[in-house]
Amino acid sequence: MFAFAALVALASSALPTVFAHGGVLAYSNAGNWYQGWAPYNSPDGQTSIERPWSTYNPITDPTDPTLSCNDDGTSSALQLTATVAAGSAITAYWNSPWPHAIGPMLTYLAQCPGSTCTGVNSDSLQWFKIDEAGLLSGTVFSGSWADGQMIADNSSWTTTIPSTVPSGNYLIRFETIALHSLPAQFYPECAQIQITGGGNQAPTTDELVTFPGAYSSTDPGLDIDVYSNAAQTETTYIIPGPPLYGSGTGAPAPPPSSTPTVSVPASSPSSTPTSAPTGPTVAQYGQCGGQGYTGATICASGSTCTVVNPYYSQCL
Ligand SMILES: *[C@@H]1O[C@H](CO)[C@@H](O)[C@H](O)[C@H]1NC(C)=O
Ligand SMILES: [Cu+2]
Repeated sequence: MFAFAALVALASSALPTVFAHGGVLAYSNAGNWYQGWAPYNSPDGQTSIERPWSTYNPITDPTDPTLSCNDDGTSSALQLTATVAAGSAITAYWNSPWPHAIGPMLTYLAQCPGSTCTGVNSDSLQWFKIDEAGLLSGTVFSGSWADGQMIADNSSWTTTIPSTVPSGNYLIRFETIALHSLPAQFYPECAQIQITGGGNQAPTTDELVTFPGAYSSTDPGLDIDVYSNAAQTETTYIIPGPPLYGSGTGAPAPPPSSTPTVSVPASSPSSTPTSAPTGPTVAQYGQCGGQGYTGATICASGSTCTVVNPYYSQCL
C-alpha cells in the first residue's frame, strides 16, 4: 500500500517537472522552417538539422559533460545541415510558453574542421559567442531580463549570423540560462549549419571557449541570488562566458585544423635570397607572420609558413 502511494506521488510529481522545462524545438532562417530533434521519440529515422538531445531537464552543473549540446556531443544517424547566409537572422523556438523569465540568452558558434560537422563531437569544438543579452532594465530582483523577452517573443530568440564570420561548417548553440533558483539552470541545444558568403574575421584566441569549460559555478552571473537584499538595488548583471565575438583582445585564432590551407610566403621578401634563409626559427605550429607581427619568420625544417588569415601565419 505504501509502495503504491509512493509510486503515485512519484508519477504525479515527475510530470510537472518535465513540463516546467524544455528546449529548442525548431528553427527558422530566411523563410525556411526546420523541425528540431524530438527528444522523447525514438531516434530511429529522425532527420533534423538539430543535434540529438534527450531530456527537457536542465543542466545544473557548469562542468557537466553534456553542456555543449545537451547530450553526448554526437551527430545523429541521418543528421542534416542547413545552409545559412552570413548576415542572415536565425531563430530558435523553445516550447511555448517558456516557463523561466529570469536570466540571460546566449548564442554561440563553433567551426568544425573538415568539410562537414557530421561526425564531429561538439565537445571537441571551440565556441565563440555571437549574441548575448542579460538584464535589460531595472534591478536584478525585479527588472526585465532577456529570458522574459524571449517568452514575450513567442518563446523564441533571433540571432543574426555576423557577416564577418568566415564561411564554413558550424554548430550554432542557442542557450537560455534560468536564474530563478540556484544552482543556475542551463538549457543549450545545437544545430548544424553551413555558413555561406561570410567574411574573414576569425574569432580571437580569448573569444574561444569549450563546453564544459566556459562557465564556472563561481561566475558572478551564475552564482547570483536574484532574491537577495543586494539584488533589490543591483542594476548590473555580468553575462557569463567569453567576450563577445568582435570584442576580444587576443590574436586571431587559426581555423580548426585539418582544413587544407594554401601555402604561400608570409611576407614578400625584400630581396631574393640566394641561399637558404638563416636566422631565428619558429617551431612547428608557431606564428611566423601576419599584419603587425614582428617576430621570426623562418619555420623549423619540415614545416612551412602558411597564411591562415591576414593577421596570422603559422608554421604548418
Ligand atoms: C510561434 O512559434 C511557433 C512554434 O513554437 C510557430 O509555429 C509560429 O509560427 C510562431 N509564430 C510566429 C508569429 O512567429
Ligand atoms: Cu524548467
